[in-house]
Amino acid sequence: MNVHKLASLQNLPPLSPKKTQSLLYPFSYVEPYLDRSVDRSAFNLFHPSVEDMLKAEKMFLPSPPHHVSYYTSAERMDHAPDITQPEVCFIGRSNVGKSSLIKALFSLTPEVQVRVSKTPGQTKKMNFFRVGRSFTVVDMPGYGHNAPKDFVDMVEPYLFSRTNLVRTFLLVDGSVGFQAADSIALEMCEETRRPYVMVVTKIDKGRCGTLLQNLLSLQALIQSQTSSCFPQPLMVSSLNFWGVYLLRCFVAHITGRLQLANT
Ligand SMILES: Nc1nc2c(ncn2[C@@H]2O[C@H](COP(=O)(O)OP(=O)(O)O)[C@@H](O)[C@H]2O)c(=O)[nH]1
Ligand SMILES: [Mg+2]
Repeated sequence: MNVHKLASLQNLPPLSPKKTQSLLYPFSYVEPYLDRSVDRSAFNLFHPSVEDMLKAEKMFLPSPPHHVSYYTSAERMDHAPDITQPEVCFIGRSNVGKSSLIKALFSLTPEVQVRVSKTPGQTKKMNFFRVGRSFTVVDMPGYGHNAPKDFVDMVEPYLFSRTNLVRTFLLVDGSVGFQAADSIALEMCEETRRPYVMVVTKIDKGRCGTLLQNLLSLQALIQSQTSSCFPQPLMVSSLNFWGVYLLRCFVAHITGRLQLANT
C-alpha cells in the first residue's frame, strides 16, 4: 500500500515556502486576509517547532514493539476496551470529516483501515486505534441524520464516563461553518466539563473569505460561550494534509507523550 506523498513531514516533496507554511501552520493561509485590528494571539497559542512536529511524527511510525493499528470497535459503552493509556476522541456531525482526519493522522501506516464513507451516518460504532502504549484514538459515530439517537446512545455516555479520555476534538466543517447540530455537541462538551478542542475541517474547500468568516465566528463563539474549550481552533485539511502534522504534535503533547521544546 502506498504512503501518501504528504504523509511524512520528514519526506516532503519540494514545495514553495508559502505552501510549506500552510501545511505546517494552516493559520498562515488566512492570516494575510485578516484585518489589522484583529488579535491573532488566540490562533497561535499552540505553535510547536518543526523539530517538535518531527518528534511527534515518529510516534505515529510503527516499530516492532510499538504497534500502530486498528484496535477494536464497540457498539455500546460497556463494550469499549478497558484500557488505561490516555485516549483522545473525535466527534462531530456525519460527514464533517472525522474518519478522513484519522486516516490522515495514521497515513504513515496506510495498512490501518479507517473507513471513510460516502454515505452519511455510516459509522455506527466507536472505532478504536492504538498508537503503541502511548495513546488511543477513537472515531465516534457522527450525529446529524440519526441525531440525537447515536449521540444519546454512545457519544454522551462515552464523554461522561470514559476515565482515560484526555481530550475531545469537536470537528466543525470550515466550508459551511458552525451548524445547529454542532451546538448540541458543544453543549454536551460543556456539560461534561472536560477539556475539548475545536477542529475546523475541509479548509481546502470553498472560498478563503468564507473560511475566514467561519473561523472568526467560531473563535468568537469559543471565547463567549465556552469554558472548557481550548481558545485556539485548529485548522485541517485531510485532503492536502494541512494541519495534520500540527495535530499529531498536539495529540502527542496533550497525552503527555511529548514535552515541547519551547514551553
Ligand atoms: N475537500 C475536502 N473533503 C473532505 C475533507 N475531509 C473529508 N472530506 C470529504 O467529506 C466526506 C465525509 O468525510 P468522512 O471522513 O467520511 O466524514 P465523517 O462522517 O465525519 O467520518 C467524504 O466525502 C470526504 O472525502 C477535506 O479535508 N477536504
Ligand atoms: Mg466516519
